[in-house]
Parts: sequence; structure tokens; C-alpha cells
Amino acid sequence: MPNARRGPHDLFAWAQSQRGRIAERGWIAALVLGPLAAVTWLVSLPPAPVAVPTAPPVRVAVRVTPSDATHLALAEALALDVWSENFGPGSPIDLVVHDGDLPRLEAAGLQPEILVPDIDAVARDEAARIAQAEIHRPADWYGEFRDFTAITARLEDLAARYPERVSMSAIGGSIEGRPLWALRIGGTAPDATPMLVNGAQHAREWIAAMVTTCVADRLVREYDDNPAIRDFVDHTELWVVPVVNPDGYQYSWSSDRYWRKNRRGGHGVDLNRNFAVAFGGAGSSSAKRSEIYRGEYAFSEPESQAIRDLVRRESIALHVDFHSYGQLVLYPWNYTAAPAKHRDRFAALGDRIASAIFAEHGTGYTLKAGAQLYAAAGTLSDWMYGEAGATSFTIELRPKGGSGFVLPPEQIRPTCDEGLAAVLALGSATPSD
Ligand code: 0X9
Ligand code: ZN
Repeated sequence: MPNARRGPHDLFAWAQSQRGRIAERGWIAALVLGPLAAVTWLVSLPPAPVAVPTAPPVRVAVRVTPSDATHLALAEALALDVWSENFGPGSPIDLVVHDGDLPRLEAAGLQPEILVPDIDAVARDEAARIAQAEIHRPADWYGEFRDFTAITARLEDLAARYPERVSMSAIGGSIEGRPLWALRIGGTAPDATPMLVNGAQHAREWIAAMVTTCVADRLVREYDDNPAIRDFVDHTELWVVPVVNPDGYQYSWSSDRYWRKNRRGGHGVDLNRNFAVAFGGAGSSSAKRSEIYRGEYAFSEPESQAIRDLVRRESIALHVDFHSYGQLVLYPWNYTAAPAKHRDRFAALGDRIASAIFAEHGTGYTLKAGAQLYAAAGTLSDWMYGEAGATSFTIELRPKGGSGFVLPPEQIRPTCDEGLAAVLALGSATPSD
């Protein structure tokens, strides 16, 4: 156990002993000197010890493998947040807990493996590194993570430089009035397939915003030199929405690195529970403070409405929703363990996607139906498939576990290679595949 963990407990013990000594003094004075003296004592008493320094508890990310429902219930009760895709007895889950609760997990036999000893320290280190990068600008734009303003500028620059290949428009606006930017790329062939690629429904999944921006960037810039890209761009009418949740994204930069939802009412709505297929079902919550709060009704949020309207208007047929983390290629259904009607096609295409990803850097992405991991009702991907009739995948990018949502910036480029490979592989699918 790291030494740093002892700090808060020592301080707490010290504060308790101080309170005890003050109380003792009061009783002796009252008994020995009588009521008058006691009143005098009370008046002369120094102010209550309000300024006792107590450090906040440390938040730790751990991986545990609950073997039964009792273990799972304990893990759930102690979890401040659930980070991982898995959630069920027998499979490993990543949780955030207070350091003071680690002994309870240990005593119950859950053997917590520490993934991140102090998630807030990691976020502070990341912020300090990014502040440095602002000063000594890295030569490569993808050498560091970028906020919504910087991503917007990058998209504008791309659209201005290559007007024959890409156009930029807002497909809607967020609750706080930020534009939901979309790039429309290529699609010159009359039979071009309409495809949507989006990222950052979840604010803290920064790599998804970087990868979607990077995929758009590379498709446009490498068009002349790369035949596979040229073929894809000519035969696909591609819509890229890098940041579906700009308010949450910006909030994760300014205030809370681990913020997930949009900013509705300060509590937020999980956009990936706000879509109309199986809205309200398992793996979504009606509690506003829950990380999987689904909202008042399907499409209650302007961000999910904007995606819905784009998909309908453009008759989107192919779709990738980028998230992090876990290195997974997921296909519908997400809300039910029942197999999708097109399960075999999804599995075959998903296999091609995972192979194309692996061919880039030898990184393994696991293929599954979403609900094989846990049920999630009201997802974008289920709506794309169930209502819009699209072939839709959710891809959980790097890492596999470890650092969670805070990824070293050196991993942006290779993760972009993997995202691009996935998009090209899906684009090469024919209706008979
Ligand atoms: O829970 C989600 O919305 C997605 N995972 S994330 O960790 N990025 O939040 C995945 C949804 C689909 N997956 C499952 N049905 N398990
Ligand atoms: Zn996500």
C-alpha cells in the first residue's frame, strides 16, 4: 500500500485526539470551579477547532473480479464510479473507490488490483503537461490532447484548405450553445454509401475526440497519395462528428477530468442512454446523479436530437461510435442478450475490423455483442441499427485497462492508425457481406 495513503488517516486521528482533549478540559472546569467559572471558561474558550487540516480521501482505480452476487453487490456499493465495460460476476471490473475502502474489498476476498493509485494526481499531472505543451508547442498537432476550441480550429482549417473534398457545418447545438460540428467528406461517386463516424458522446474519453478528428484529417490530406483512402473517400459520403458532447468535453477540461455526461441541469444526461431503442431499459438509470442517467425521455437532449436528425436526413447506412476504453469492437444488441437478426454479418464484419486494427500495431481488440459485456439500453448504436437500419459498431479505443481515460499523448497517433483502419475496413463492406 503506498505510504501516501497513511497521511489522511494520521491527520484524522490527530484531529480526534484534539477534540477529546478540549472536551476533557471542559468537564474538569465545570465540576471543580462551579457554574460561574464554567461560564467564564466557555467565554474564554478559544474558537472551535474548525481549521483542523483533513486531506480529502484519495480516489483509487482498481480492478476486481467479483465471483458471485455478494461480491458484485459489495463492489457496487463501494464504487464511486464504474470505468470498465464489463459488469457481471466472474468478469473483471474497473472501479473507482476511496482508498479508505480498500481494506473492505480486501477483507471480502476481492483482491483489488491497483490500476491508478490516485486518479486525481494523474489528472493534475496531465493538466500540467498540457500547460507546458501550450508553451513549447509540439511540432505534431496529434502530439498532445486538444480542447474543443483547438479541435474546432483544426476542423475549420481543414475545410478551408480542401474545399473540394470537405465541408464543415453545424448539425445542431449543445445545451450551452456550442455548435455540434460535422465534416462531410468525399462521396463523389453516385452510389457513394452514407456513413457516420462520431466520437466523444462521453466527455472524459478524450482519445475518441482526437481519433475522429485525426481520421477526418488523414482521409482528406492523404487522398492523393494513398489509393485505399482515395477509393474509400470516393465511394463513401462520410460524416464525421468528432465531439458529440462539447459541453461535457469542455467541462472535463476545465473542471472535472472524469466527467462523462452532458451538462443538463448540472447533473448531466448520459447521451448514450438517451436514444429511442429500448429507452429506459436495463443498464440505464432514472436517477439524475447516476453516471448512466438516461434523461427524462428519449431524445430529450439537443445533442442526441442532432445526431438523429442527421442520420435520418442523410440515410446513414454505416456507423462507428468511438469511445474509450477497453480495446473492444462491439455490435448490437447492446440492450439485450438476444442475438441480433444480423448477428452473423456483424460478427464477420467485426472480425475484419479487428483484423485491420491488429495489422496496424499488433494491438488486440476483442469482438463481442455489447450486451455480452453488460446490458446498456438506449444506446446510439442500437438506435442506428434498430431504427435507422444501419450497420453500426461501437469501438472502445485504447487502453485495455491500466491508465483508463488518461492516455499518454504518444498513443494518440497509433490509436488514430487503429481508428482509421477500422473505418476503412467497415467502408469496404458490401451489402452482401
Ligand atoms: O456504456 C457505454 O455507453 C459504452 N461504454 S463506455 O465505457 N465508453 O461508457 C458502451 C456501450 C455498449 N456496450 C455494452 N452494451 N456493453
Ligand atoms: Zn463511452
